[in-house]
Amino acid sequence: MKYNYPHPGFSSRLVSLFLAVFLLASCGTIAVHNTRGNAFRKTLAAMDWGTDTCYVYGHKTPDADAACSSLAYAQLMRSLGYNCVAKLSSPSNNETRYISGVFDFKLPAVKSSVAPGTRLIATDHEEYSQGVDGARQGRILQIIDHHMEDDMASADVAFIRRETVGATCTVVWELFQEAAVPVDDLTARILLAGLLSDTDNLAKSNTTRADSLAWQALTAQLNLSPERVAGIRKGMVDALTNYDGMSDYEIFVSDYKDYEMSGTAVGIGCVEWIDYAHMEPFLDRMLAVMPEVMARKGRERLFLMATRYAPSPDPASGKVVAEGTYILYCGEGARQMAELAAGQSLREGICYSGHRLGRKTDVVPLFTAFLGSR
Ligand SMILES: [Mn+2]
Repeated sequence: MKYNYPHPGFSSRLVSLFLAVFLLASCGTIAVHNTRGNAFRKTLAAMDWGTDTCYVYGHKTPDADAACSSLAYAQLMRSLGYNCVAKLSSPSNNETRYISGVFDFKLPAVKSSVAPGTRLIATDHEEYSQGVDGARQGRILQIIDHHMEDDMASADVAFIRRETVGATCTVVWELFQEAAVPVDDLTARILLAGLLSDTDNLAKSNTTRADSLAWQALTAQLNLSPERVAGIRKGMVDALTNYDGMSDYEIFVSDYKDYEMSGTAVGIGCVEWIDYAHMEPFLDRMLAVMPEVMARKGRERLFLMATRYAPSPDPASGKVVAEGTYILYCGEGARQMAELAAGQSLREGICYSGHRLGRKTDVVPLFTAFLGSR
């Protein structure tokens, strides 16, 4: 498990190590867990909170993990006496709205920009290009994330917790334990919502033991059987893949992220399309809307990862299973990158991998390394 101290770097790690050894040696009876929890509380107490409200934001075009991790973390900060409020930088998606209804919690209000100097906590992202408008002129106090280190994570950020687990909500759940703040039932539902979404109910390859532990604790607290959780998750997937009434542009950007990779403006959207019988016409529609997305988002290279589903091998189950991932591409040089991730193009603009690819786990690390090595 990774634990990032306020100022990452070799020398500061050495200092931390000496500090830890000193603390352990001087108070040998204190359990490591408590030492860490106390360190967390002390770090918070030493932070320059100012007098105005500190806003907690997930990434733009928020999914359930982004919205729920910001909500729950703002709650943790308030429990500890800090004036924090969660906000959304853009409206939530269908899945998030659905689960907020089922689990009966109120989503944060949309506040699409912040004034210079605003104190911010970033959850589920650490790239300015995915942050709320104005974040660059704000002051990032904390980052709670499960992605790769990025440009928000400067030495000025007083607390960074980055763990390569399936959901940021898992990291937030752990921080409640470390701070010894009980998770109330409402917060438990909020955390479970983000966890179910980002790990696909522990089915995605990004799922770790930490996610399973959080899942067990939260479902036990809420008295939810595995069958009930599976039913709730199915409702979430149905909501996620229900594009009724949405334009092709809205579908394309419903789970979309901007990246600055070594100076190249890259955009990557993800879509799930369970109407597998009509996959080709859907891909054509998405290809057709890509120039518009590129122009409106100001991207040089644009990609869409479209998960392909097929009927389950057990037809009686009535289920569909993820088979693989198409990568649609647009922009000069985009073809080479898509083919690197998914193999030779099927036709102009489309590659297909027989494996289900993850944006965070597979494609972003590959693209970042590729553009960084030119
Ligand atoms: Mn996430």
